[in-house]
Amino acid sequence: MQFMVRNQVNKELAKDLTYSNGQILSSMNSNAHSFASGVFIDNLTKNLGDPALFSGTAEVELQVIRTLGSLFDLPASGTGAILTGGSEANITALWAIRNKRRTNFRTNDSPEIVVPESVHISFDKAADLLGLKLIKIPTTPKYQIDLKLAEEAITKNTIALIGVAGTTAFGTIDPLSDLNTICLNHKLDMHIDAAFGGLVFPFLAHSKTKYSLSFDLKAVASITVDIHKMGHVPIPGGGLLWRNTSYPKAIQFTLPYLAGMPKQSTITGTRSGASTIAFQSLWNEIGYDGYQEIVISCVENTQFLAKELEKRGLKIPIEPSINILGVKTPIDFPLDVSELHKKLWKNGWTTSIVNGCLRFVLMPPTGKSKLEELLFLIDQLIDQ
Ligand code: 0PR
Repeated sequence: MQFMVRNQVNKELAKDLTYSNGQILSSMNSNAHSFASGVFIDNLTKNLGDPALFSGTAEVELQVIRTLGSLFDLPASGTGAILTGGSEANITALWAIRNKRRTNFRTNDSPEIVVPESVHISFDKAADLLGLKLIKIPTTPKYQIDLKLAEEAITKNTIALIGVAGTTAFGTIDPLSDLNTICLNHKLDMHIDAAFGGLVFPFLAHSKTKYSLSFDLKAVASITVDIHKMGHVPIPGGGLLWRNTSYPKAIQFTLPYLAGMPKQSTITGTRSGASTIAFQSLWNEIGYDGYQEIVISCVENTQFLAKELEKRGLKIPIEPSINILGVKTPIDFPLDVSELHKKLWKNGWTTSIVNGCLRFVLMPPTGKSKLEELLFLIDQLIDQ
C-alpha cells in the first residue's frame, strides 16, 4: 500500500522540470551548491523558532547576519533574521517601519510607501496585509525610479521610500544614494529590496562606491537579501538586515510558554534553520572569493548571451548590469516575443515575459556551452 502511494507521488513528480540540465532560465532559484545541499540535509530538524532547544542554530543565524552584514556595512548595533524568502522579508521590513512610526502618525489616513513601479509583487501583498497605501512611481528609460516624481509624491502620510537593487524584470539598481538624500530631507525610512542583487552587486568590482548598496546611507532602515537566490542554498531562505534593534522591537512578541520565553520578530513561529546553517557553512567553505567567482561567471554568461542575441537582430532595451537579461524582437523579426517564448518552452527551455521583453535569468548550471546550444536552437527557430 505504502509502495503504491509513493509510486503515485513519483508519477506526479515526473512532471517537474529540473534545474540540472541548465535550461531553466525563468527562475531566480536554482540547484543549490552541492556542499550547501549536503549541509541542509544534515540539519532538517533545526528550528530557529525555539532558541532554547537550538541555541547553536540561533548562534549560526547571528553569524549569517554578520556575514551578510559585512557586505553592506551593517553597523555593530545592527541585527536581522533569516526568513522564508524575499516576500516575507519585504513584508516584515514594512511591518516594522509601520509599527515604529505608528506612535507619531497622527492622521486617520493610511500610511504611504513610495515605491518604484519596478518593485516586486511582495510590496503589493505587504500593503494589503498592513493597510498601507503604495504610491508607485514611474521608472526612467534606464528602468530606475524617477527621482523627481518620487520626491513630488511624498505627502504628510509618507513613512518610507523603497529602492530596489536588482529588479525582478531587468536586474537594474535604483539610484540609492539620491533616494537616501530624499529620505533624509523628508525624515523617511528607506528600505532596499536586494533580494536578488544583494548577493551580486557586492561582488562586482568597485560596486560599493558605484552603487552605494550600504547602511552607510543613513536613511536605510533595512535591506532584504535572500540566501536561496544568489546565496546558492536550498529554499527556503530569505534574509532581512535591520540597522538597529528598534525595528524588530516594533514587531516583537514574547512566547511565555517556551523555555527562556523567547522573543520573536518574525511572521512565522517554527522556522527552519537548515538553509541558514547551509549558507554559513558554504560561506566558510568558499568565502567571498568563491561567491565572487560564481557571480562573475553568471554575469559574463549574461553578457555573452546579450551580444549573441544582438548579433541575431534582437534588441536589448536595458544594458544588463547583472545576470538578468531582457530582450525585445524588432517588428521585422521572424518571431515576436510571445512566439519565441512559446517555442523555447516547447523545446524545453524556460524563459519569462516581463514588460514586453523575453527575460533570461542566468544561474550557475547554465554555462557557456549550454548557451551555445540555446543559440543554435534560436537560429533554427528563426530559420523555420
Ligand atoms: N524581491 C525581488 C526583487 C524579487 O525578484 C523577488 C522574487 C522577491 C523579492 C520575492 O522573493 P521570494 O520569491 O523569495 O519571496 N522574484 C522571483 C520572480 O518573481 C521569484 C521567483 C523565483 C519566481 C523562482 C519563479 C521562480 O521559479 O521572478
